[in-house]
Order: sequence, then C-alpha cells, then structure tokens
Amino acid sequence: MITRIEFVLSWSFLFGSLTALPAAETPRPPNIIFILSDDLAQGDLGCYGQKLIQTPNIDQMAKEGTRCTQTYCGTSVCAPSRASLMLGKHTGHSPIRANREIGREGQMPLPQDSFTVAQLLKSVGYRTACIGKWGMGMFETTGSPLKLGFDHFFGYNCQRHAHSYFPKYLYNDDQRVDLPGNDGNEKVEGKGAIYSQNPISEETLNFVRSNKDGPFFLFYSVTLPHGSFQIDDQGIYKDKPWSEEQKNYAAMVTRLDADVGRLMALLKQLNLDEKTLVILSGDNGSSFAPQSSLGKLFDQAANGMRGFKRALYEGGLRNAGIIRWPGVVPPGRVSEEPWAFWDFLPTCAELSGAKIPATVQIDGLSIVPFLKGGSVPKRDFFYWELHEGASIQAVRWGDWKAVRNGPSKSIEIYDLKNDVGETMDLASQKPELASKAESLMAAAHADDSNFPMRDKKENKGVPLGK
Ligand SMILES: [Ca+2]
Repeated sequence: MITRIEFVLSWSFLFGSLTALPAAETPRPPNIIFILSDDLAQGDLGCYGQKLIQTPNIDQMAKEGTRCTQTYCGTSVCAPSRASLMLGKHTGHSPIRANREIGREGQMPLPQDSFTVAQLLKSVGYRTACIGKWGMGMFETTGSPLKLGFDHFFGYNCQRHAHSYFPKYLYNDDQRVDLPGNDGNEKVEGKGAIYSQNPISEETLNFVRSNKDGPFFLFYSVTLPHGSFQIDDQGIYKDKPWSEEQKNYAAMVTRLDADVGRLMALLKQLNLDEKTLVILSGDNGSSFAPQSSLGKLFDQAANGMRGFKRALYEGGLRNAGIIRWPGVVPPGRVSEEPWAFWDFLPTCAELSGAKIPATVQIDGLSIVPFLKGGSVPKRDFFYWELHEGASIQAVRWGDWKAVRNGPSKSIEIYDLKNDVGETMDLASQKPELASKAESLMAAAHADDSNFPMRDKKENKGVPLGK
C-alpha cells in the first residue's frame, strides 16, 4: 500500500517543479471603484485638452492607465444614464428613460425586480457602497440603494436636493444627518458652514480604509461639477478676470480632481493600487452649450463634437473614460475604441466571477480583454433613447450614427469617422442607411408604458445649471 508521503514523493519525482508550487491560491478579485462625476465633460479635463482648469490628479490617473475618447454614457441625463450603468441595460430596455421627479424628494424608483451591479458583486462577497448621489428611488421605495445591493449609502438620494452644495442635511444609509449652518439654497448664492463634498469625500476614504482587506465596490457618485455652481473656496481661480460662475465652475472641477487625488493616494498608502480597478467618467456630456459664457471661456467646442447634455449627438454622449489598474491596464494608452456604461455590469461579472442570473437580461458586453490591453468586443450596435421632451433616439453601428429627434422626425445619418461633429446629414444620399437605422432602433426599443414615444417638442438643451 502506498503511503501519502511516498505518493507525494513519486508525484514530485514525475512532475518536479509542479509540486514545488505552493498550494494553489484562489486569485482575489479586484476592488472596483467607479467614480461617476455629475455633468463632467471630457473637455473639462487637462488630459482631454482643457487649458484653463487644472486637473493634475486626473491627468496623472490617465497617464498611469488608459484614457478612452469614446466612452459612452447610458444616455444624456442623470437618472437614466445611471440606471444603465447599474443594470447593464441600454435605454431601450432600461426601466428608467428620463429624469422623473416623484413627490417632494426623490425620483422614479428602480423596480423591485432590478438586478444591479452592486447585487452582482455582493453575491460573491464584495462590500458595497454608494457615496455621493443616487437619484433612482428614495429609501422607502423599491429603488432604495439599500435594497439593491448596497451595504452602505451616504449623500443625497434626490437629484433636486443635490442642486445645493450647502444642503440642510444628507443621508447616512437611510438616516438624515443634519448639517447645521447650511441654507439649502439651490441658487448660486447658496452658503453655509459645511460644503457637502467635504463629508462625502471623507466618507469615501473611510469606506476604503475600513474595507482595505477587500474586495469592495465603491460607486463614488460625486455631484461635482453639476449645477448649482457653488464652491466653498475658489482657490487658484479667485483672482481670475472671470465671472463668479466661471470661477466657481473651474474650482468645482479642480476640487473634484483634488478628491480623486486623495483617493488615489490612499490606495497607494494602503498598498491597494494593484488590487483595485478604478474607472472615472461623467454621467452625461457638458451641462452648458459651447456658445454660453462658460462654454466659450473653457472652449467646450474644442473637441469638435455637436450637442451637449440632453441631446443624443456625440457631445451629449461621449464622456471622459479613464481606467486605471496598475499591472493590468496598460499605462499611457489612449484608445478610440468605443464602449458604453451598460458594459460595466458584465465586466464586473467577469472580473469577480459572479454569475448574472439567467432571468436577468442585459445588453452590455464584458470589456475585460480591452482593460488588459486588447480590443473592445465586437457588437452589432450601441443604442440610446431619452424622453425628456420629445422621445429621441440614436443608434451607432460601426462608424455610422443615426439620430431621430422624435418619432415622427426623419432619421439623420452621420459618418463619425469623417464627421465627428455630425454636421452632414447623409440620410437623403444614403437612404439604405436610414432604413437600417430605423430597423436597429425598432429592434433595440422595447415599449414601456412609463415612457411612450412622443413628439412633444424639439430638443433644445437646457438652461445653465439645471
Ligand atoms: Ca448629470
């Protein structure tokens, strides 16, 4: 009879170095941080060409990782864009396809059968937190972040509440935390003792510190630089010959940058750099038009894209996309390959080994090979819709892009390869592409009685800061 020792010895003799390896370790899945900045435009950041606003920490993050020029948000306003990120669905399938106020505080909630990226990661042992702004359902509704996979919440639940950076209260989980000395004024004149980003940024650092042994998922849904354009300290912009609004906006972006820097420094300090995937993006395009006073000063036309927040032209949809994970994501890469928010959930599934339940339908594809230096997955199309005024739709396949600004409007066709500014509508020259776009839109759009297709008004964008 062979003894265990003899067996190991003979195995060792046969396979030599194989048995010299230590017992196989299960690789630990990475920590995942998604920094989602509210209304941050590509053109706000130095690494995308901004000259006047200082963003040294985010620029450094881009140098250490991959900077994407074609990261697409869910759609071009807050709540539906975030829902797409959380659910892995494009807005033809997502249950939230517009910003919808519900009652005095809160927005239309995610429904009970939602399956979020937080639920996915929690299912394999991640600690999860949403810190900043939620906007997809108050705590008593089915859309509460605490019912949808987040162990911890801190910040604003309601989008409208988040218009003030000196709010009278924030939420710690579902409990109100009063902020004495704040006026809660949503106008630019708002004042107070506690700038909301101070406790919010502290909370992100505390969450990382307390979960350093990981794995953790932090959805850092930072409200900066969304309007109202309020800041506690104009810093290096104080003496610039600019309007108060211009100084405040620049200072808000630089404040966002400083807090990203503090978070990156903490990851380094805790030795978590190589264990943590960090993605930074905006939730929709710039909140102001290139021809506005902010747009002119900060040259938001420099990227050549048409449109901004609330439109489905590229300026409303392409966001900053900076991906950092030392040792895995190649440093210094700039990529034009497109990917979209609905890819985040399946990407997290592949990274964590978590299983997406068979009953959950998603539209995204894992971009893990792209993170590691390869290409984005091949796909048939990207699709967006939005129901703020008219029901508007857009679809991209290859380098072709189609926009329809209302169900009875004609389809516009653009060649993104040669016309990123979407200036030349080719629909009359290429009717076969308009037909193709129409069939793709019809295939991607599932009817939802909450968001009937309607021709209400032209999409004109929104006033500053709204
Ligand atoms: Ca937004």
